[in-house]
Amino acid sequence: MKSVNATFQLAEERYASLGVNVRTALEQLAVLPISLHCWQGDDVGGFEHSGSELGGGLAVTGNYPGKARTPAELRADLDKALSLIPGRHRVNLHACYAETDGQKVDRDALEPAHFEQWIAWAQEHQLGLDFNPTYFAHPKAADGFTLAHRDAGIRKFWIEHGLRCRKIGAAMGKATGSPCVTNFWIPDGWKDTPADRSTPRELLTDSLDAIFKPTLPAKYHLDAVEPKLFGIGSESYVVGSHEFYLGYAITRQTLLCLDSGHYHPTESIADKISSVLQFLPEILLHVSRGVRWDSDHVVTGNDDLHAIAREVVANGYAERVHLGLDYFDASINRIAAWTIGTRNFQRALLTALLEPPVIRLAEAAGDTTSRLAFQEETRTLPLGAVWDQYCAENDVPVRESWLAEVKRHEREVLAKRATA
Ligand code: RNT
Ligand code: ZN
Repeated sequence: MKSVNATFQLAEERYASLGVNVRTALEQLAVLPISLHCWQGDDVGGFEHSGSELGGGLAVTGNYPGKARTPAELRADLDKALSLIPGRHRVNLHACYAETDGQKVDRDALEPAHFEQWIAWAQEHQLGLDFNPTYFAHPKAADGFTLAHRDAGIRKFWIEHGLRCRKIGAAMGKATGSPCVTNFWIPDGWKDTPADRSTPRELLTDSLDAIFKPTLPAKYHLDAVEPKLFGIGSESYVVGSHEFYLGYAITRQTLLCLDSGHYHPTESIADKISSVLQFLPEILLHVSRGVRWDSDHVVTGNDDLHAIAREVVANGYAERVHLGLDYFDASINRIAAWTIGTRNFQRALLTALLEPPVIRLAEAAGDTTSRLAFQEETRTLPLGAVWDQYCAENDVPVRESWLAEVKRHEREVLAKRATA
């Protein structure tokens, strides 16, 4: 597209006038993979068809037609989304997306073989894989407790699930040649004020220690733990709170997963990144968007997102921060949901990569007037022209033209999926 290129050249000059090399920024963006969460494609359904409710405080609202019903459909939908997103990325799977060939395989019996087709698909498309044990949508999680359950038998079941998921993650990392981050999130908590806040946390510590006991090679596999402030049905107490997992991750040197929908509405994870990275080698981000009670709206290009991306880039943390998305919206086209959120995150990263050095220099010189002036003036720099050029060079639809492709695909493919 000629107009894209002409506008890009003008933008390049404008950035250069502020000491920013646009080409360098684009090269850096190209090596920032984002882990696309498979569960946006089927409303966190998975393929066990066990009849268990989602539970765990996870709620997906909406009934937009055309959701993926099979692993093949989910992979095809991910292929579609990835074809609309520039760059090479990763896919984040959950244990409940196992393919068991019609056999009932419980969570404590899962093996790498049940993810063979996902792995083959990832290899074929040169995608990295990340993984999550599934501690919800299961009869043994129905009362809201798993690894912190008072019943030793239930804990044992879920410990075995965790052990197996780490092995599966390591197999994914080995096969794809890129370390798989296996992220542990559990729903355990109370709706009402607990009488004992400590026992469940002691139990959780022991369960996690049993799960993380076997060492796995870091070149294939990394462990992460994900805190949460509250959930639906666990409003008064969450066993795996922020402080719990911060302490756990630091003492056990696992990754900490910061989910941007898991804190107080005005509390941003952006400010936590440089704090926790003083004490942890690496972290994982679940970039999401909280709205009132829900923590999982499609990521939009808001200030919070920009602040998160900026912290990663401005501090030179790209190597230490694993970038992932986590939201689920069943009220709009699900492929569009992936595309919108991922493209937004990339644009926020690009904005950060294109930040003029004068802002930091002003601060270092004690000139806070200039810092604020440049922070505000640079908001209207021609980011769009650079982004359009990046899309064009990566052979993905430029500007809003991806939407027409999603609509065409919806008519030709999604509309033909019978609604279950
Ligand atoms: C839940 C956590 C968790 C889940 C996914 C499905 O509050 O954010 O990451 O969203 O594992
Ligand atoms: Zn999350």
